[in-house]
Amino acid sequence: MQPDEAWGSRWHSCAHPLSHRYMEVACDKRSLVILAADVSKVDDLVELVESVGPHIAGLKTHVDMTEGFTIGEWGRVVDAAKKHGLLIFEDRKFADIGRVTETQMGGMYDIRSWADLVTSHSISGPDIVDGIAAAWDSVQRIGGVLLLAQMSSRGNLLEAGYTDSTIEMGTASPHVIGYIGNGSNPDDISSLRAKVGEGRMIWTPGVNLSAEEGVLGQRYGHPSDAIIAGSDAVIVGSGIHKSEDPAAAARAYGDATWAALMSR
Ligand code: 5BU
Repeated sequence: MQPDEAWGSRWHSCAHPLSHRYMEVACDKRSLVILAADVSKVDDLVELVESVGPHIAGLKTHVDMTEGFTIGEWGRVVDAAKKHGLLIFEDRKFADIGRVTETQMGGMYDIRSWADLVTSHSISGPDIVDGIAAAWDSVQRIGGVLLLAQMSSRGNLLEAGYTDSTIEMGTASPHVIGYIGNGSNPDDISSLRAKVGEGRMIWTPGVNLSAEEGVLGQRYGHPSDAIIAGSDAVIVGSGIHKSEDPAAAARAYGDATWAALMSR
């Protein structure tokens, strides 16, 4: 299916090139799933990407949980993701001033050289986004920022006023591809979508096909409900990597999200 048919006004209204790339990959894979690959060994990460790659649209990493990290070894993860046509999304949740954040995009992990997307808090103000963009600029790459407008964890402090200010900040920046919303609650997603409009993506963690509650305050909702409510991508970790058959699980999440997009 052509992306404009599948995505409707979202395809026409989202300006960032990486939002179009994501929507195209999702159509190729018939899956709106971003794998939260929360494993700490490069070998396990590569094996996971190789097994679920055909059923997902993006790979979300926490590079700083990697044991014995070297940039050379990390290249194997990047190569595996590229082989499967995945967007690479480092969930770094930057929160510092712009100048420091620009430096943190380099350093030992050199996120700017391999990540297509990163997450950022909005707490420190709009210059953080410019710092991230300047880092990509310095290596002649284009990337996109997802701002945390909501979170999925119990008791988080991102209340409605904070969400509104975050959207104001994102709307003003061409580097902000979209927002993280609370995938565990369809009402939260609908209200976020009403505020965001059509011009930005909403990606949602806190999604699981069976679990109602996660470890340490994580909350979960159903992937189909999240997409119907206005999410454009579900971020799934344990539901896939803790499953006995990660490939089958990834396919089930992919099928559920694609069917939900088609009905939306
Ligand atoms: P889970 O195993 O599906 O619960 O993993 C969820 C992932 O999404 C994990 O990597 C978190 O860092 C990430 N996450 C989240 O769970 N909730 C949030 O609000 C944000 C990120 Br922002």
